[in-house]
Amino acid sequence: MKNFNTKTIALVLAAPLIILYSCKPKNAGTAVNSDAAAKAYVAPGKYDAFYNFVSGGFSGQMSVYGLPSGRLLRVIPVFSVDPEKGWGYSEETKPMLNTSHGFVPWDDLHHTELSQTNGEVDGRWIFANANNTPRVARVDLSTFRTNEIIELPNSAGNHSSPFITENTEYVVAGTRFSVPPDDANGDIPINTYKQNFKGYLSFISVGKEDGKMDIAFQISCPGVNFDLSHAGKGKSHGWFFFSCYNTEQANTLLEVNASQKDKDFIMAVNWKKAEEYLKAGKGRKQAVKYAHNVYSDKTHSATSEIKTEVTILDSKELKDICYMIPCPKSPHGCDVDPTGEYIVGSGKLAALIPVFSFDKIQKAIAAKSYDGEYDGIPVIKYEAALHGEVKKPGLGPLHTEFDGKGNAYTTFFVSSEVVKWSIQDLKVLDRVPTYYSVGHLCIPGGDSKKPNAKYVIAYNKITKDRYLPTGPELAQSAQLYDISGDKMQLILDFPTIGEPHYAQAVAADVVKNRSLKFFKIDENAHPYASKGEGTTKVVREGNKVHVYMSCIRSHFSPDNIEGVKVGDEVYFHVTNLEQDWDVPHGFAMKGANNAELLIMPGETQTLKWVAEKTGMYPFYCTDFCSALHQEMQGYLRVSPAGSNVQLSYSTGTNLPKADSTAAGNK
Ligand code: K7E
Ligand code: CUA
Repeated sequence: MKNFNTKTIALVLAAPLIILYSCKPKNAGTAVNSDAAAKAYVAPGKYDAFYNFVSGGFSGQMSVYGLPSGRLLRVIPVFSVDPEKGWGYSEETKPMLNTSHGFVPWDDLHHTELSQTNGEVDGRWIFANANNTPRVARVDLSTFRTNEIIELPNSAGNHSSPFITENTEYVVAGTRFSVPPDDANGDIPINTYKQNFKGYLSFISVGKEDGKMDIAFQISCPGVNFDLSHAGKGKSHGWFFFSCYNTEQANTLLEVNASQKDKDFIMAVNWKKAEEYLKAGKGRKQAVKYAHNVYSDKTHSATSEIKTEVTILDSKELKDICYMIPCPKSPHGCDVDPTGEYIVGSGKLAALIPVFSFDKIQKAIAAKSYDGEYDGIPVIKYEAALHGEVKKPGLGPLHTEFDGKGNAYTTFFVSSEVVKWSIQDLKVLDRVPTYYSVGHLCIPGGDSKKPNAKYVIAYNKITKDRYLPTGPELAQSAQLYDISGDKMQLILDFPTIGEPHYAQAVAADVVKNRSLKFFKIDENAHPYASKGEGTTKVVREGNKVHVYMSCIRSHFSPDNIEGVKVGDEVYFHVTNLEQDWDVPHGFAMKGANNAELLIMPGETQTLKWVAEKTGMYPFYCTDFCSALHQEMQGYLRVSPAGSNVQLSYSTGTNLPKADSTAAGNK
């Protein structure tokens, strides 16, 4: 029990909390089959069969792995700045991280969700949630770049997000922390929680063709903690299911105070009904402030707009939108099977898994089989909604995915295992240990109508004794299991970046042929683009100096610049003229207070640099682009503020061209 310190022992003695602490499986390290290596092996030069999009937790990013090899293919910057790619440092990408609180350079990304058409993963976009400053992002899978981020008003801790409906009509976001509404005075005693705090669910519409997001409406709900969610599908299309905990409405020591009740709830939301009410004008407009940031692949720039209004539907007034279903005990995962009939709740403190039936929920609503109301919302009788319970499945169920063959796979944080069970008869069929403390799991397409059940991947919180020591913090980890047979079989461990929560995977064929090879230079609509070396120039506007620069293997144009003075703000607008796959150029400047630029072929990106001292400042390409990459460099001369050195620039000649805007050169 070396994981336990005296404080945890004290808590363990304090009884029911004991199961909060995870155990290391007894047979650690002995569960690998002899053919595991062959099953995870992808020969050099061969493609993986699946993409795996893994949330980066407190790294704020999403990482992409190939499966079954576990090879890291890319880290996509989403909510955190990334100096490697200039994300959040270049002038073009800074607006993507704008919020109503200003520039927020970090977040905590928990869930990824691929877009779907007819309930099947379509490979167009992947969504991600920001758990701290509530936001939802859309990543375009032709560029593997974050193209849109929308902030959520009336929210805090956007956890039950960004789950989607079966045609990506909506991506949802439920608030984890209930808070006073944005238009109310938040300067109130915290212990007025029960009177003043509310939970909001946001329904963000997604443009059918362009994916553009817009908050269609929010539903105001009782002040509980919304945790996870999944859309209905097939027969339950039109409904959404949200797990909620802290139905005690505690505002302090939730560890104890939000674990009082035997059952919390899964909230069933009839969003089609909500749409009707919205159309009938039952919504109330509320003044709010939230940022909506969009990146254009034509101007290669982001714009950030602050929006000022949202439409609210009140769950108390509009009686038939929301229903509570009792769910034992602090539910976390809320997962819907491929048929749309079964909804699986996972109570973190429960020793069973309740499975609810959509048909029974509908019957219960029709028959008004209620156990009173919770804060104005009807509570359906537990038994009336229940399909059945999986008995003694393990300790601490968290999340469930499906194989499309009638089986469910649930993770157990406390007993560190993945358990396979049959949805129809609720029998446990198989269990395998994970190393250790598994959170989410993923089967390719495992929350869609058509899972591709070759693998299940477990995403673990603790890896003690599993990898080489790396100081006080050890690698976060994923584990790959082959599930093509009756028994799950561990075939690979691979470390992940940040803390992995949810992840999704999809057959490589669905995504790889959409992948863009380069941006067409002819279509570059960036206002400071240089579409050929002949158009490069340096222009002074007051104390701002705009350098219209191009790059191509292996030089910058211009590469000698003089006449910049102390106090000038220099904007290097660098256009990559390459029209070939995988030839980015980098741009780095001595003394720059931000990061490099990494410019894709056909794209323009801008580095802002302030001349603070006189002297000579080299710049160079950071991305090894040719045998003469090391020659790809240049100089910028900075003169004193009052100097009469003329602004001039050149490439390959010592006959400088003067700034076209300078006196005497017009
Ligand atoms: Cu279970 Cu934030 Cu989805 Cu982590 S959450 S594990
Ligand atoms: Cu361009 Cu190295």
